[in-house]
Amino acid sequence: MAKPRISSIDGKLAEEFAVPSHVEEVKEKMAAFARRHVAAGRRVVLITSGGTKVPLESRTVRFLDNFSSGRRGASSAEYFMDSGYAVIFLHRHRSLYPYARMFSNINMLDALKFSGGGGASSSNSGEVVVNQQVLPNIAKALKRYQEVTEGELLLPVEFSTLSEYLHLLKAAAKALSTIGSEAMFYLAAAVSDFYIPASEMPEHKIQSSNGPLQLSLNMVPKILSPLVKDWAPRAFVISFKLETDAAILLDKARRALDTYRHQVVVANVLDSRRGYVVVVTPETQAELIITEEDVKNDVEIEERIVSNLTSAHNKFITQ
Ligand code: 9Z3
Repeated sequence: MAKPRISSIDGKLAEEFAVPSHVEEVKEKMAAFARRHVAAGRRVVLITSGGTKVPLESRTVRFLDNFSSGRRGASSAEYFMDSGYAVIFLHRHRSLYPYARMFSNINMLDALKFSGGGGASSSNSGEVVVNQQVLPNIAKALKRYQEVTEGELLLPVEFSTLSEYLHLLKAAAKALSTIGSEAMFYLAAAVSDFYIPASEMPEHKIQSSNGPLQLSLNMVPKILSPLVKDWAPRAFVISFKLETDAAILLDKARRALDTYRHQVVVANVLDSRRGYVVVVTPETQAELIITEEDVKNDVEIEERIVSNLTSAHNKFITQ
């Protein structure tokens, strides 16, 4: 009975959201990555991370965006790899990246020192030395980054626009469907609910000489629905629910589980998202909290989220 609605999402995706030219190539890479790691006894998690860009013109000058930094996705990727998972990291271009995230606020030129070389303008011979006080924990992060790179545990895939995100997520879901319940989807990206369809988008820059601008935005199709029912029906799927009003959060999280029939919703409020989340399943509800003591010890909430979800994934597979 639900078929017509699902196929209409497929149709909508094809018609109203520009298809990235490299989508098939990326899909094949993701499928090969998943096959290889499952053959080596690892599970695979697809993490989405960062915000989406919604263009207002097809030769885009202006766009809508949102707050997401990508920190949740980037730090979770590290904890998943520490737990033995291989990670496909579908992230917004220039959002926070695993390991590098710890140094994102640092000006590289303040962290390096050039010595030797003589005269001011002419010579560049000399030594460049890292100041580890400016880059705390750089040795530890670099070591782990090199390990996961050599082990090919991390497959980064970038998106910028909402269209790229939607098509790449669909490709990922289809690529991971071949590994069944060994696949986890961890949908932490902050995806726009609104967009302007390609057919209604002006080609050129909107002219301010035409006066005040009124926008009419369509609803983005709920991609979780075909993902769970059609594209990767055996996978373990986690969505995130974000609100600014804590009073409606849990109700919305439960409603999402009822509607999409996936396994877990991680519910969070914008201002407290680094210190408090609720992991909601159809049968359970677990509050995860970071105390001041935890902060002093560099414990991050993503470590607790990932620990909770890897156990739940275990149970899901064995049942
Ligand atoms: C989240 O709720 C993530 O936890 C955050 C992480 C985006 C808040 P940061 O990137 O923040 O570390 O700065 N992601 C999902 C947010 C979302 O847009 N969910 C939609 C909704 O709540 C669709 S499931 O309706």
